[in-house]
Amino acid sequence: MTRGRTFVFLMALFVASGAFAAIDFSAYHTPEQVDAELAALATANPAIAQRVSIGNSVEGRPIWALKISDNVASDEPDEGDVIIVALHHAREWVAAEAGLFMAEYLVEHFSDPELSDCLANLEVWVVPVANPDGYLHTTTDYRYWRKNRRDNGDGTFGVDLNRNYAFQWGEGVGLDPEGSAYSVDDTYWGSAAFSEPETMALRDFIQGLDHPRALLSFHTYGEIFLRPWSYTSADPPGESTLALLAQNSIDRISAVHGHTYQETIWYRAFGEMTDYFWHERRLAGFTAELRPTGTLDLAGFSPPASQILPAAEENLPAVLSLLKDAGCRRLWIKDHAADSGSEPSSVWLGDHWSEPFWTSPDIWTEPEALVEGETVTLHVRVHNDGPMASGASVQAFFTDPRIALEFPSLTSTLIGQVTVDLPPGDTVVDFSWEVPTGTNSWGEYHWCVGALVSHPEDRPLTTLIEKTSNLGGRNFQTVQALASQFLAVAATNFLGVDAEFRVTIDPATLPAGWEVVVPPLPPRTPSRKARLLRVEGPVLRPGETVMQPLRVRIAPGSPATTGTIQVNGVLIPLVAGVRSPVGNGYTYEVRPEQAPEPP
Ligand code: 0X9
Ligand code: ZN
Repeated sequence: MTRGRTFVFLMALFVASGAFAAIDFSAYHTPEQVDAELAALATANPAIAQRVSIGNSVEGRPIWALKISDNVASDEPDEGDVIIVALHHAREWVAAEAGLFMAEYLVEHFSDPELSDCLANLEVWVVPVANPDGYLHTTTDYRYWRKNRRDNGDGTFGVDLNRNYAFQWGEGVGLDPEGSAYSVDDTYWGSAAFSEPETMALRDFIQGLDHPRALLSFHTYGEIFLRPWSYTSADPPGESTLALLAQNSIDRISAVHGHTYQETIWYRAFGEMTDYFWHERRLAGFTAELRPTGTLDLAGFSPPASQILPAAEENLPAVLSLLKDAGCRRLWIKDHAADSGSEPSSVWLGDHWSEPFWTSPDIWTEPEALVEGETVTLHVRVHNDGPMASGASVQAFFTDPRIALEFPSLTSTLIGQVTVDLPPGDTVVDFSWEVPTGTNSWGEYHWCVGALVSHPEDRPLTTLIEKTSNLGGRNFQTVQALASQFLAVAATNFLGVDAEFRVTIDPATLPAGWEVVVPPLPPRTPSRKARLLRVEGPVLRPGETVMQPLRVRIAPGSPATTGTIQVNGVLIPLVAGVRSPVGNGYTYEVRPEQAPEPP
């Protein structure tokens, strides 16, 4: 008892003395001071903070990141990554200060109970100065320098790093401020996309992370919180998800000092950072234009130093909320039978996905048979691992899986949306779904349903099923309202291993007097593995396709002249141990063209 108390007391003393090295934000830091503070944070907190260089600037200066994580010295491939980057633009000093502020806050508050759970699942990377050469230039030569310090070879210097990314690079009319073709301009886009070592370093660094979940880029000024797209005012894929996240940040920022950040800026930007990462990998990225408000006046880049703390402080809750969404799963929908809510639930292994993330058992219909144009009940089961989640939103969409397997997407259709209280455990939410008529873009009767759960304490950060636990997806086979009695089930082995093909028909789905005949396929010589595993059905090599004909026999005098038949065609991979099937059911509506033959 006494020993325990002494121990706790000593721990408290240790934490307090070991970690307390408050950075002074009453004045702007010089570039050297920012670097030194970052190094000091790492030195004072070696277990959770490490300073790493992600590359060098065009003049050879290191671009520093502070990595904040448990077991900071080792790469933990299961953990998600959140990136906070500042000072793409040299003169935007408040942005670098805010970056440093966030780095210090996360290090000092790493063990706060409300933070530690989420941080334990994350690696947070803070890059307070993406443009070290430009930053130095603003302290030695010209306070309002914006670009990096590339020698353009024509007497001009500098490329706008936030116009140098490879999505929509060099598009538009090519004039300042959208992105300029003229090297003298402040928004010169550079000689090529990623021509600059600074943008290349950020690209390679972020693309090299295990699981980037969120990106925040600090700029000044204007008090604006921007989301993709920057290059157009048209909606990006996943607009509602991005808007939800941005609005949440704006609300949280506003709650601190009453400064309500705007959602849009007055011009477009081509080749911009957050556009690139949303386009490239649906990494949610936001641009926060910090204090003060206003536009056009250069003085806005150097507000009095007394503005640093309030500017940083008011953005802190937005950062913490983003970390929570990135690191703390609470509400989730399965992506496949074995999914336990981890993110990602499936990874691309070069030629196939590790798990079939389009087979959520949490999404199903009643009846199971999906005849085009008919209305069915769509069930969505949501798991809540946390306390009661009141006012959660559950949405269901369908989409053409050959166009995009993401929700929402530009081509997804909302089936319905409900607001529900989700107690701990499982809740099933019902929607009414009119099964789409006709085929998808590949001519198949094949559609994907996506279900999305969202709550103020747990939001999706992306639109990809496998990358967020808030989303589940399930592919469905639909059927033409008029179909033949000569049926066939085709299957292709998209797995990386041999797989057994099995067709089953649920007799319960057959009308009285109906029978489905499954003629045996031509015999094949079973492989040694197939014999060992006692496989009965035909075995498909990876990439191989099989066509199984079926015949519907209707007994004379059967009362039903039309009926719906549920046929399951599954692939069972030839692996040792418990083998679980992959694939989905086919549903046929059968309307015999001729009357049943007389006896
Ligand atoms: O122009 C930029 O790069 C950013 N503004 S700043 O004043 N800091 O230079 C804005 C980037 C995002 N831009 C748009 N959505 N237009
Ligand atoms: Zn900027």
